[in-house]
Amino acid sequence: MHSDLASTMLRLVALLLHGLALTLGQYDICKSLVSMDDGPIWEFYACQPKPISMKEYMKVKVDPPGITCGDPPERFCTLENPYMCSDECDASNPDQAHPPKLMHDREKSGLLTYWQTVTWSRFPEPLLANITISFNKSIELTNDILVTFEYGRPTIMVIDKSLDYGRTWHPYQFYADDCMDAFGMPAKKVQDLSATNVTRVICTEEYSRWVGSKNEKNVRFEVRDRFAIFAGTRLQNMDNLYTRMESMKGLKDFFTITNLRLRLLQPALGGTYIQRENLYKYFYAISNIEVPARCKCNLHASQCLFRDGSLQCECEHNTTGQDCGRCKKTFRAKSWRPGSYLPTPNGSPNTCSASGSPQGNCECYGHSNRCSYIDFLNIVTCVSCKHNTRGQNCEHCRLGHFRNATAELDDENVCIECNCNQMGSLHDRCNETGCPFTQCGDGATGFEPLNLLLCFLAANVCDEEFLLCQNAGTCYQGQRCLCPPGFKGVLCEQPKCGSGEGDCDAASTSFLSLATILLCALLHQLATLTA
Ligand SMILES: *[C@@H]1O[C@H](CO)[C@@H](O)[C@H](O)[C@H]1NC(C)=O
Ligand SMILES: *[C@@H]1O[C@H](CO)[C@@H](O)[C@H](O)[C@H]1NC(C)=O
Ligand SMILES: *[C@@H]1O[C@H](CO)[C@@H](O)[C@H](O)[C@H]1NC(C)=O
Ligand SMILES: *[C@@H]1O[C@H](CO)[C@@H](O)[C@H](O)[C@H]1NC(C)=O
Ligand SMILES: *[C@@H]1O[C@H](CO)[C@@H](O)[C@H](O)[C@H]1NC(C)=O
Ligand SMILES: *[C@@H]1O[C@H](CO)[C@@H](O)[C@H](O)[C@H]1NC(C)=O
Ligand SMILES: [Ca+2]
Repeated sequence: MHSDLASTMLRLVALLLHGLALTLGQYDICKSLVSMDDGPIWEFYACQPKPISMKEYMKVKVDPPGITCGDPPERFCTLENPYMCSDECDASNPDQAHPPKLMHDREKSGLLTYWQTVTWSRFPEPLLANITISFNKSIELTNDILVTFEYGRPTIMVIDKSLDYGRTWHPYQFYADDCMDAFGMPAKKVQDLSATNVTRVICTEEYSRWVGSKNEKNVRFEVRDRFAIFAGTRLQNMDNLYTRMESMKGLKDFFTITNLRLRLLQPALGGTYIQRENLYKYFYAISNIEVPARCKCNLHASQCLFRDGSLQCECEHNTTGQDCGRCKKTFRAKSWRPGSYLPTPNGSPNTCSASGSPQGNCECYGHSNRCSYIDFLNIVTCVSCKHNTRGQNCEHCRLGHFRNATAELDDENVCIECNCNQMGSLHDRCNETGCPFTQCGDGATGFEPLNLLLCFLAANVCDEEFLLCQNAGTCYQGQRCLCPPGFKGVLCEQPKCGSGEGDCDAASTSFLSLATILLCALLHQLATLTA
């Protein structure tokens, strides 16, 4: 009775969740419960976080030092009324200070707040300012970047972007009232772009000409118009955009950033030549920088939270990392892949699957990324296991190696080389207790010098006195040397070829020296026996 009721309830819940999934927007959820004959199961989808205003999560730095006005206090004029120079910037007075944080604050209604620079009093030296914005997270632009200038938009500026946390930078768009004059580039509009050149970096004159400081304050980086090339003017055909995102090389990355930099190269001039007698009307002032974007989570998360000072994807599909860019530790049966927008409308989650999960999911513990189906055995097996592993799931150690007890099965160091004494060992099979040895003592047929030597050598591979492990190897319980990477042999006396360390040609000479060491040890042993 109870279990019937429970399963009915579960089915209902599953039905509800599934229904919810279908009514939400595209790629909004990562999973939903689906009711099946033998109970509800999870179904997984490609998913991404909602777009948000990134303004609150950005760190802003301005250069050069001293570019912000108010220290010392300074009077400035306006372009429209150059003889009204009553306004003052004073960093020490909160009402008259214009620090950088006012570019991305939440303004109380009616109160305009802005960052402002010093005036161009050092003309003809150019008035240059850089605003470097870091999100400390890969984000994907979902709408236009808007930079709002008070007192006029710059006549020349550049937006740069970085995709790698500020290590490398690329121009994103050039802005000038005369592109040819400022950058030697022909003036273009985003409307001039087509599907084949949508990622072209252009210079535009749309936002730099003087139209009065109050009429148009925004400088735009057009994301929507670029999307519209694929999705239509009202973005009604998003499936087509998403399909292009998957198939067109560089398209996704074009809209992905970790940092932005505004390079302000010349302030607004008021539509005339520069008037040297009144340089107090030339400066930059920015009241707002709007960056609508979503966290890049590789289609493995529908949430992105601000934690420990930075944005983090809430990874699903058993992925992990700030951008869900890896499989979780015990879910590395297949190598990691981003989710895909295709096939539309739900895409493919490309989930990470659990180690040791049954049927079909061939687990190789990360030692192989190829599986092969063996028809007559009806099994799937890993191919070319690396890291000295072997077996259907790369779960065993190769001959001449033993299992590292402190390492997980998916660890690169899971198998340790036996380093068995070639002369004394029966065969090259070993475990953590050591190598198998030639039988000594009982049953030995008479006095056989060679046998005796082998027995001796087998029982005492190394010690602290004479049989020293070479090349910084360490003696393990007198039974074998644990060699550093790059060396092998009973006493770690042989460089491994191709390891990049040591010299392979030295192998024969070191074999001689090994023989010498052994002989010395034997003589020493005989001396102590006969003493
Ligand atoms: C702005 O950044 C660019 C690129 O890193 C640099 O060459 C330039 O000197 C910077 N300008 C200022 C005023 O700091
Ligand atoms: C950037 O994000 C990483 C990962 O979340 C974090 O460890 C680091 O402290 C952050 N750096 C800054 C400057 O916020
Ligand atoms: C982009 O391509 C279209 C034709 O496909 C061409 O008319 C336009 O000039 C190109 N734009 C740029 C910036 O090269
Ligand atoms: C991830 O792993 C958990 C078990 O830890 C499992 O319940 C869940 O279904 C897995 N999710 C996916 C997408 O494989
Ligand atoms: C055994 O595995 C651990 C964990 O990876 C590793 O630190 C250690 O070096 C390994 N031991 C040897 C002898 O390789
Ligand atoms: C290690 O191998 C020896 C013989 O080769 C065997 O007697 C011993 O039981 C093995 N020890 C373990 C822990 O498997
Ligand atoms: Ca503001």
